[in-house]
Amino acid sequence: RLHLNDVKFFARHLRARRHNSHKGSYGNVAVIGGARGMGGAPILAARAALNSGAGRVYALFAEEALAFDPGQPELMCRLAGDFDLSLATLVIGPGLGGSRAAHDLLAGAVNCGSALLADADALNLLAADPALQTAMAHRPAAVVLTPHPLEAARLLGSSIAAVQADRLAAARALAARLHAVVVLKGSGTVIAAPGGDAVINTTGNPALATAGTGDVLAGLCGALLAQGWPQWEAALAAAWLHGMAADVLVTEGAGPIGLTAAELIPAVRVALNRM
Ligand code: NPW
Ligand code: AMP
Ligand code: MG
Repeated sequence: RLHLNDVKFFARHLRARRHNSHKGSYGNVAVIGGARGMGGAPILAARAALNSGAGRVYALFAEEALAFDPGQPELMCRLAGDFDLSLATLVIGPGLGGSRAAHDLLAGAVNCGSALLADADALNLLAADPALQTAMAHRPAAVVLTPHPLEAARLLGSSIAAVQADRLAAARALAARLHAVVVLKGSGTVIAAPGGDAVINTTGNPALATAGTGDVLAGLCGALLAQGWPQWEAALAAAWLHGMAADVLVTEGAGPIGLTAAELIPAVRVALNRM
């Protein structure tokens, strides 16, 4: 179990912001998602990536692209088809939908050399495509998968009840099968590595049981990958910081009732800077 004082474990991966560094020193993140009606999901992930220190963040849309995000105009919003996927750490899935175009974007992401975090609909598309699972398992670059229990059940061909009955086993099975670091979300998030190592995160609370919090986790973890964190440590730190941000917000009265995913983002930034 990861306890609060394990923060020292992460400290060696936090790089000091050198005086002569610039935005190119902190990596690019491209979030790919946002089918019609779910444009908020990639925006939440992209805002989280920006506020977690990535140098440049793109929000890429499978269908119609927003011109820009008025709440976070620093984000570069584009059509996914117009972007060279080799230029950034990829966070694919938030609000991506299940269209043919979404599937083709996922295949392009799996088959490119960038570090990759797959979440939400990217996991659902992966569950339905065994050939893409094989390509994922043989990917040379880093892969982090962040399923919630239903997404994990779809990938395993099982049920939410079976996943929840042995969360450690489910996370380990997915990590081994897809050769990826797996973050099985929910109360007591399990982070598992392909070799069988697994950790249960102890931060977080039911204030997080609200739409969009998973999208924030995906953007946060993507930003750590883009800043050069190894995939295992990035996944552990992202789960820990995400939960810690929610824990702090609850002590301030912003939850457990009514916390919103967007409010989590500045608290993640504070937790990261305190780390
Ligand atoms: P139940 O209800 O218990 O049977 P889906 P989604 C289960 C986008 N979003 N423990 C639970 O099942 C996402 O990015 C867009 C146990 C729940 O009902 C995706 O692309 C937003 N069970 C898309 O929507 C904001 C758990 O899974 C079901 C569990 C669909 O994603 C919202 C939901 O799974 C959202 O992020 C747990 N801890 N957690 C936007 N603003 O644009 C989940 N379940 O059917 O895959 O739907 O997760 O909402
Ligand atoms: P998603 O279902 O993709 O939006 O992700 C939800 C996020 O909130 C994940 O990081 C979960 O681990 C977290 N979460 C949801 N419910 C709880 C809970 N009861 N306790 C702790 N974390 C939770
Ligand atoms: Mg989700």
